[in-house]
Amino acid sequence: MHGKCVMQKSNRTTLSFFHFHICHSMPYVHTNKPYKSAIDALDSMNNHIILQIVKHVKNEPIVYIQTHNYPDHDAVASAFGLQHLLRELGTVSCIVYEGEIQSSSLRTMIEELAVDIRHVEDHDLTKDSKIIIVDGCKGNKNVTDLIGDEIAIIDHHQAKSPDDVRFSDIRPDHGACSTIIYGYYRDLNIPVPRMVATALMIGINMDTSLLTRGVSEEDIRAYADLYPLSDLRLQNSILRNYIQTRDLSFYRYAIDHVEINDRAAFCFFSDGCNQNLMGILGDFFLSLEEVEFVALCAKNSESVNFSIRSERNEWNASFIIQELLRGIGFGGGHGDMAGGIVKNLDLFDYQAFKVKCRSLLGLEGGVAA
Ligand SMILES: [Mn+2]
Repeated sequence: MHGKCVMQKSNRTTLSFFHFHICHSMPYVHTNKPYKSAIDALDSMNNHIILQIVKHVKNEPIVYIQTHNYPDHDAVASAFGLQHLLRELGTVSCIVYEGEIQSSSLRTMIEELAVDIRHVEDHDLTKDSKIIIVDGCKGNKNVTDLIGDEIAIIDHHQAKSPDDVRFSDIRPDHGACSTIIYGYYRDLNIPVPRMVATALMIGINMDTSLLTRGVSEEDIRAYADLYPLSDLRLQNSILRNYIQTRDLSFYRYAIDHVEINDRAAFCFFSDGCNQNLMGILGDFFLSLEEVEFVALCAKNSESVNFSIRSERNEWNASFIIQELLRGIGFGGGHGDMAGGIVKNLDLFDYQAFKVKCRSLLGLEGGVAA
């Protein structure tokens, strides 16, 4: 991780004016080799995943950037950053999502930064529409398989790149997908506009919980580079104001119903709680000194949603949720935070869920009665 990147202070954004340079994080480039010649650098540049994607879609009037369902700040920021980057390279794109935008602070971010993101129903995708998925992977249950041709995946979750997708850049060691997107700007020496920098900073801060979770050196680097470019007032306001007064009743319910034993916290919201707020409540319980693992679940109409948080390496949240929901639903995410869903209420039993979870954590009371 010692490649040297030069940020050119230049407004020249057309391809022919790029200064070629090698960056250690450049996808598809073997970067252990020292910088050899301008020709090597040119080759590296041509191999860049973004330039390959742009080349691949050059005859498309429009391409679609799809976030994971129920997008979060990092997903929207990544899509927004990618949209601008593609525009700079001559490709027009639309940002689409499935599900809904649950967080009021995310709605504020979308409004303030004028992010044009629309529900997929507002677009007429055809089987030939080219789709780039950000902050999620084809085949994941939180990424609807839309009508169209998924050509690229840009993700930072623990995911396996699908064989039928042409381009993939999956970096599970990155704390935020926004960091990957920023890396493209740096690789290609494209200036990051203030609004994009602000969005990416929010994405990084949210997904890494203010640089305290799953942070890589690349995230820190992106943070340092983007910090002076972003609107700090707006960014800080969005990061600080992440709940609303009406959410307090969920805090009250959670405090009244949480069970904490052996450094693990469990709570079931039998009257429902949206996934976004459950994540926030998961972080809230994790902030307790006595808690290192949190498993929250909520009955939301006919489904049960899950949100897992972990502070211990040996308690891998992604692995645990996948094991817990094997055969009854789907889950995934990262080692320190994960989510999941069971779409059939009849398959879920909270007591059995807790027993199985405690057993996976190696805790007493983990054996089914
Ligand atoms: Mn993310």
